[in-house]
Amino acid sequence: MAINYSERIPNNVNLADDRRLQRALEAWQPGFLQWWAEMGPETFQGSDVYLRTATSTDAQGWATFGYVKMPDYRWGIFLADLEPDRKIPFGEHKGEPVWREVPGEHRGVLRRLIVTQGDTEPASVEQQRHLGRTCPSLYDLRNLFQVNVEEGRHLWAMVYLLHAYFGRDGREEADALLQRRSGNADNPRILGAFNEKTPDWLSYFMFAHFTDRDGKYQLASLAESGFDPLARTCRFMLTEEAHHLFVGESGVGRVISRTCQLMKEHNTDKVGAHGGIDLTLIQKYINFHYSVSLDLFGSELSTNAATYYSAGLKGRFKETDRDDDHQLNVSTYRVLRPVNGIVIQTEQTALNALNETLRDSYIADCERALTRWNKIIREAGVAFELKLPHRGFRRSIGEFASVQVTPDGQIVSEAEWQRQTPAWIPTQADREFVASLMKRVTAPGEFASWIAPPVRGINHQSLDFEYVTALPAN
Ligand code: BYC
Repeated sequence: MAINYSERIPNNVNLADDRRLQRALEAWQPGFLQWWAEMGPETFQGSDVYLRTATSTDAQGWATFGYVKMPDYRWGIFLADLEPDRKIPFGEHKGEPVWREVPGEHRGVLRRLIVTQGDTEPASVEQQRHLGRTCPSLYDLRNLFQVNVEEGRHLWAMVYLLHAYFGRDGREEADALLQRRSGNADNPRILGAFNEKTPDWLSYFMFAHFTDRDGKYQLASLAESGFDPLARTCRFMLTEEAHHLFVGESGVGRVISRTCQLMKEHNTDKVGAHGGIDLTLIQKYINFHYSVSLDLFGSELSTNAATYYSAGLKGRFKETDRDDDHQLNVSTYRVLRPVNGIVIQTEQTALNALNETLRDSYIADCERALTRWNKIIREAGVAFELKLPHRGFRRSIGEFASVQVTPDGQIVSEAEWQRQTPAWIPTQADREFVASLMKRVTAPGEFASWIAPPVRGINHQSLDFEYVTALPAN
């Protein structure tokens, strides 16, 4: 459905027909713009950025490209098209028509899911706001800003649902989304990973790869929801998510590629002195970001997740493609748990193991991407293999939160863990070294010493295209 850009809030939900909602959202809009000015990308608010903007929600007319100043970006409300006869695909109400309004008995739970999802979007913009200062190229700077404005729009998507369907509580939650701050001791963001720092570009690419990928899986589960407005908004968000994952995977891939090139050129695996990042250090960053992101799926065994599912609110990844009863009252699922110092395999009711089921889909996806990174290393003729650490490694949520697990899955004592940690995750010195490489490169077509250029530009533009112009002085 085409998007109406003539209104103050671009939308494809006929906002003009609902004056009350339109006024409520117009009242929220200045707070959002103020939040963007305060917490959005630092110092680049006056720059012209070559951004894509959605023009319609179907595959053909998805995006137009052009220079935009970020504060003028047309954030709005876009839902995937209505499927008139859609039925609830899972849970106790399976087969009944989807809900176009909030089912009264699930109001609180649904609001909480929407708020948790919504909270991650501004959080990531806050985490990344200072990165422009040290961008490795104009191409990367543009991609960062594209991701940032789209996260802003994803916040709009959740705020629309809160305003349109949750009355006064929803409006209060929408205001609170602009008040919490990533990493703030008094008023932090809801989920752990969104209170971590994104101190450098390697962390950023890792975040876009591992943490945005959680977003893909969570949004895909919510896209199955029996609450149809949530399903439709998540479907459209997923189309934007693909680019964010591309930025992450290709970003890490380009760092790996540059490292391998320097290794060959200088015949050493210590490339730091030549302006590169050692593969062993890249491995530590993977360990860090993967483990933080695994926590985002919640506890392995969760009655919350069982309730979301039975109530028809949050499904599994590709729920409708699965060949089972979509109710899970009798089936079981394999869950790893630490028992008496070793990790054992247990059978749990599938309904209670839904967070783990989703985490498994995510892990399989991460493994596929890891294979592609290892292919870059192999094809460069370097003998090294990156690995994903064990799912119990460095976890703060769920079954493994109370034990210390090594990257290869051994449970060890706290003392042993402390002794070995510097070999597993970035140390202060590692982070300082990576920070020392982060020098801003903004000459068109040039790239920082630690990252290879991409294979191609954005929207068929060349690599030396001016993806961002009117740059701030420093
Ligand atoms: N940190 O029963 P459990 C994205 C809490 S990313 C802190 O396992 P549940 C994006 C939990 O709230 C996708 N607390 O929880 C990426 C619960 O609290 P109560 C974001 C946590 O509900 C990059 C308690 O622990 N979307 O889009 O089954 C850039 C017991 O846990 C955490 C969503 O997450 C944690 N990590 O599962 C931009 C989807 N984990 O009840 C964007 C919506 C758990 O004891 N959210 N807790 O007070 C959900 O589906 C669920 O809330 C969760 C948690 C899967 C996150």
